[in-house]
Amino acid sequence: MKQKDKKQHIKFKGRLRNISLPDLDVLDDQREASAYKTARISSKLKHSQKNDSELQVGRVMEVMSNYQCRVALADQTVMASISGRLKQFLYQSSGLLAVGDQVELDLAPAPDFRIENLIPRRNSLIRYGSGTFQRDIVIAANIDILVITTSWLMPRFKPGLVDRYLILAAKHNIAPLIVVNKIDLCRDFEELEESLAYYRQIGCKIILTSTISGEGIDELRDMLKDRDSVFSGHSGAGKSSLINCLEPGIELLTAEVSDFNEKGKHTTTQAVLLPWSFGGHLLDTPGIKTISLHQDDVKIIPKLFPGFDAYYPLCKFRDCSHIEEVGCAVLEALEKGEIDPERYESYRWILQSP
Ligand SMILES: Nc1nc2c(ncn2[C@@H]2O[C@H](COP(=O)(O)OP(=O)(O)OP(=O)(O)O)[C@@H](O)[C@H]2O)c(=O)[nH]1
Ligand SMILES: [Mg+2]
Ligand SMILES: [Zn+2]
Repeated sequence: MKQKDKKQHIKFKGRLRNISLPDLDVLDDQREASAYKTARISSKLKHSQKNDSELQVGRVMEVMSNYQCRVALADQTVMASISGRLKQFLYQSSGLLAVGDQVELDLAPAPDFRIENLIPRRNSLIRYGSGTFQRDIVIAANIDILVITTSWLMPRFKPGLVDRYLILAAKHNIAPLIVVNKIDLCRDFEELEESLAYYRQIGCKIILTSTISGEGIDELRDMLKDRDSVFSGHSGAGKSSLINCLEPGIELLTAEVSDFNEKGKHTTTQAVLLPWSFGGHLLDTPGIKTISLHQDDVKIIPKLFPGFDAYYPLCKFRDCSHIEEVGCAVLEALEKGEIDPERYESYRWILQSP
């Protein structure tokens, strides 16, 4: 991989040097032409040309090292390897397959099942590489719900953190669900409702839960039923407790999963989809903790901050940062009292240090 990387890099440089000061329009054309070429190669690569294959759609439940995946088909779960051609395509585009990917599996060479095609992702959870040359990693794809787990007390409810998670959900195109846990510790429901008013006003789905009294657990289960969700949130808020409440013995499922992978003793699992007994899956990943906002997100935060979608299209400037621009609809709404000043403060804070 590294060698290949180097080669491509050098080639690209060479091509750049050959350009003899064209005017800007010419550069545009060239860029388009080469983009078109890449797209053509990719689409050729993307589809298997073999005609003795027997393709069936499946879902990647777990990705092992050495290009092995556990794939759920309609009636069975199998281990499959990624075809060489797809590997090449993935290397050019998205990196690797991710948990949750919809793929086309060739059943003909059974029991050596091969993944031939990747069906375009509806969304993906991405962890950014930290160094300049480090690649971004897709942790999971096609996830329906980001459960933003908070607790009312211990640790105290932090709206600023909710704002961050709501931006992340919007950025990754995953529906957010706010869970306020440890509701059994709440003595002042007026204060609680005040803290939640902004999120209710902008239409966020909120569930109040307690793993001790059982409040809200059935409602939460109904929301997660038949969908794929991932729990995020502050350490100690109660993610593990909630998951155990929803599905007693889910750890047992985790154990079964690792037994299943007897083949790979040195496999490192980044993420796994665990089936709920009531339908749908739980995405279990340590990686969720490292998904955060990125310095580059400064450009999109003005559009993704919760509740701003009703205003920013009315700002005079398309790239308005809602800080001091004239004709800013967000600032106007703030003045009119339509946007909670505390949320606006939170916005400025997040914009400063995403
Ligand atoms: N009072 C109260 N305590 C709870 C509730 N849910 C969980 N706890 C307690 O909160 C603590 C943390 O819960 P965990 O489920 O481990 O939290 P977590 O979000 O999984 O934490 P990390 O794994 O560190 O991210 C535990 O001591 C739980 O017993 C609840 O509804 N009410
Ligand atoms: Mg936990
Ligand atoms: Zn603005």
